[in-house]
Amino acid sequence: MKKAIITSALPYANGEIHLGHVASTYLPADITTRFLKLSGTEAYYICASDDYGTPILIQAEKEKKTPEEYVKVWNKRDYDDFTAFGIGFDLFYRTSSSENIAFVQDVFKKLMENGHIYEQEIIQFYCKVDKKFLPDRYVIGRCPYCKAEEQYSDLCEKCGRVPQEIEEPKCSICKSPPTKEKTKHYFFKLTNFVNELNEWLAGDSYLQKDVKKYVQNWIKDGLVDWDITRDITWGVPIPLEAAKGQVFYGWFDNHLAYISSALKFLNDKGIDGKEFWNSADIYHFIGKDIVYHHYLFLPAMRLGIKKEYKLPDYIPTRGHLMLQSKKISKSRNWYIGLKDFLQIYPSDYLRFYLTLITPYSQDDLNFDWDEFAARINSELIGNIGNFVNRALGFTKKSTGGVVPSTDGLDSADTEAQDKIKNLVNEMTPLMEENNLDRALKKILEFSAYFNQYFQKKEPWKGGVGTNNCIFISVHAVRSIAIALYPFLPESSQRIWSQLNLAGNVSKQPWHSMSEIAIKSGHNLGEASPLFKKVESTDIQVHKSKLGQ
Ligand code: B3M
Ligand code: ZN
Repeated sequence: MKKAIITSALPYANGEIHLGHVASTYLPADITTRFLKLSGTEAYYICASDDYGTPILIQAEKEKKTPEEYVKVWNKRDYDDFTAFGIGFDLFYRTSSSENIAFVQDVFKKLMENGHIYEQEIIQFYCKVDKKFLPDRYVIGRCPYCKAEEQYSDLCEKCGRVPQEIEEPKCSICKSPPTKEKTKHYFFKLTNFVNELNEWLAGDSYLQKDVKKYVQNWIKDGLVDWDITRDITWGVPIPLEAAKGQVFYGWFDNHLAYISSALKFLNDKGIDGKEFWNSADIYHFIGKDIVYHHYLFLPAMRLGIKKEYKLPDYIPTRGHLMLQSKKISKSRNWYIGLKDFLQIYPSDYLRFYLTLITPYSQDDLNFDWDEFAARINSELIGNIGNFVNRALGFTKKSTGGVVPSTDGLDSADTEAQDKIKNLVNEMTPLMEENNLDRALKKILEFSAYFNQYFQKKEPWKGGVGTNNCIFISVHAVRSIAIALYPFLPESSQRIWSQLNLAGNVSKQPWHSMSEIAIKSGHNLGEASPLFKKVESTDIQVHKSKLGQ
């Protein structure tokens, strides 16, 4: 049996999940997992909250909570929001788990034994008032490049650059100017891996070509070793006597939680986790802003422990979601929270629209309220919903819901039946190649074809061939239910129930979408409309909430 482990970028445990998060990572990863599971792969979708880092510590301090209490709240909230969106994690764990802490410390020791870690004294900002070192977001000041004020020392949000040294630094807690003190830090020798990384990138793989190319260019421009130490209290402790009070940088430990969480899940199931990992296809779904971390740090660290855990086979990388053509920004309140959205529209509406607008590339995408309404109304409802309801509703009316038998198929019937038999062959390569938007469009084409078929056959006239039309149309509905399952799990189960077929749609083999499997004499369930139209008056309200 084929095996797969699927992960998506770990959300920081410090704020609500919004539409920008789900379009490029969680949704495509979920669709792929559901597809693999139907296809008979033993596939598990593993994720976790990313609990460490200075922003989280600072926020917890502001809210007068311990960081443990603080991240616990967000871990649960994120999980609940994802679940409401139909994201089916097999495990949603946390980077602050005891398993991850032990795993990270073990990896560090191995990297050290293998000669990939060194110590170096560095100068760091220090606040004499607060009596602490001030890494990253603990210092604010003016960006040396674009002169924007009030920027964090680790990233200028205005120009996107990482300042060498911020101008007029101030402690972000008490606002007094910091001093500079010496501290000893551990560095990861990323430069040890130039050759191996280049070989990995040049080798045969499923990595996206364009992404590989610019990672190769970064390597050409020269890599720098990586400071993996932070002088703060919240993080995985560095397991050395000499490093008392120091923790690892969040990007040293967070991606290791892909492995430690998978091991926890598998071992709890009684499966040998390491064996499984190394014989599975490994997928890490990410957004394009964290390519550096996933194409360089992550593989280098796995190489540094001699591939005890194999490198990823797929790192599906997609672009950012814009909202009404403008960059999403939480601080400027330009975003839509996932929870808020799902209080207005069903999760499958969002899954449908986001999948259609998200190509397998790094191009940015755009959430537009008017387009959302138009595509839900014309494509989901006008095409798929209409066909399903028409075919099942007509059968109910004309035969009381009993699937008739066929006799003497004409050429239109055979062509339609061939469409059903071919659907899986058209869908599978697109799903395997991660072209999920194109795969969903195939289902729309299929449904549009059957709308026309039904229209042309005019079964309401009760002429010759009516039974053939009903029989074939009911089968097309069945095919749609299975093909649609990875994308719209909830709606596809409702179609399945209206067909009154046994079991759960999530348990049907993927290839069975192309089978003519319903026996004549089978009784359909209740037929009722699947979806409700999106009203343009409501869209106006949503837009005005954004100030438009
Ligand atoms: N927590 C979120 C981000 O930068 C970050 C991802 C970690 S993945 C190992 O998008
Ligand atoms: Zn700047």
